[in-house]
Amino acid sequence: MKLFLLLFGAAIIYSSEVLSKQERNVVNVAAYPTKLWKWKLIFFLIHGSFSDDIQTRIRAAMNEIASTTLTHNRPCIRFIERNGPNEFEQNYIYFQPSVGNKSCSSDVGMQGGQQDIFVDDTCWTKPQLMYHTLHALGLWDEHIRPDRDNFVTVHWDNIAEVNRNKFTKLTYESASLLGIPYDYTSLMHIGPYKYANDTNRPTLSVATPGMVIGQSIAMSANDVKKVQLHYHCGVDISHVPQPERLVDCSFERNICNMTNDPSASFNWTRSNTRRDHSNGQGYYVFAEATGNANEIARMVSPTLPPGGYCVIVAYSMSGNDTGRLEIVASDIDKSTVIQVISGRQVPAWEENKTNFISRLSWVLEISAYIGPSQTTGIAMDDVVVYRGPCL
Ligand SMILES: [Ca+2]
Repeated sequence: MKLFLLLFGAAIIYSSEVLSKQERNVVNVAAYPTKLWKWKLIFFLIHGSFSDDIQTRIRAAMNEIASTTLTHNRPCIRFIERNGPNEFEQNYIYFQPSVGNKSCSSDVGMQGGQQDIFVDDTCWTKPQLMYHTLHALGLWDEHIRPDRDNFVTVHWDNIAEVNRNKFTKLTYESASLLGIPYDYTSLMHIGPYKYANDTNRPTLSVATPGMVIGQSIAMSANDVKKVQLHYHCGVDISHVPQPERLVDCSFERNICNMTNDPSASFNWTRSNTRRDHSNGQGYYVFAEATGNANEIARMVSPTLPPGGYCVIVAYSMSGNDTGRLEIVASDIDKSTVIQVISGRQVPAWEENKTNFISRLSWVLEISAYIGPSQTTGIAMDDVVVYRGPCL
């Protein structure tokens, strides 16, 4: 039986030991070398109903995996568009629109024959497409590694029964870690609130304070190593590209290279009285509503060079008045509002990603406007500004 699991980011199993029934159900396959793609070739098809933009994105995801895993300038694995049935192209991945309960899912390791990767508009950013494609290559979700209890705590009471198998740990007998340490920064690591029943409480928290989990930007160096080791390519991470992050603040120790604008009426202050966005237990900054009716707190980045950027801000707003969060880019000539967030009255964390291009040097300003009834406090976490378009 094929299981469509969103799982896995650790390592393929080479053990020939027979897995227990439970393990088979959880681990699916990826347990045997036969689940590696033969000749290191991954044949693929893309469903014709996807728009040109999405098809381009799917190809870009495969290209980035291939180029990032180059080993001493030689391809480690290759993606090749399938021409048709022949003895070499029997096994292939097929990117298709999600259907029914087959949504944003990919089997782990090569299955044999046509292997579907179901995607839709909730999971077709390039990093998400890479995540699903890496499953097909044999990578598991990081949080189910056999040693995960040393690194994360699973809050079972906040996970619906139907989702609990997504947190079931692999066993050492069924998983080789390839000598790679647990990686909070893996593209294959889910975020702290994934599959939460109560979205105000995390499903995972970290043992190492201050770590941010759940990035969706690029393969980590360890992700690259996993592919290279699985496919016996040797290890070469000298060229692993990472977007240049000019602002990257989880507020765990301070407010990084940002400052509170002294000309605003009050300050964003660090707090950990509620759950944060980074890992469910760390710090964030908060614009306190009480006592600040119609006042503004503003946090400002250092001056950033001209260019194209992705601006990411995690935020949480609760209350019932007209408070709002404004994300503004200011240069010497003008201020451009790049996002206004208001009217959200749920306290769960949300993430806003916005592309912004500036021809002049500029600063990012993030302002909290407190409404007249002083009920809408605004929390902010994990502010990232990196060069290039949002991925
Ligand atoms: Ca944080």
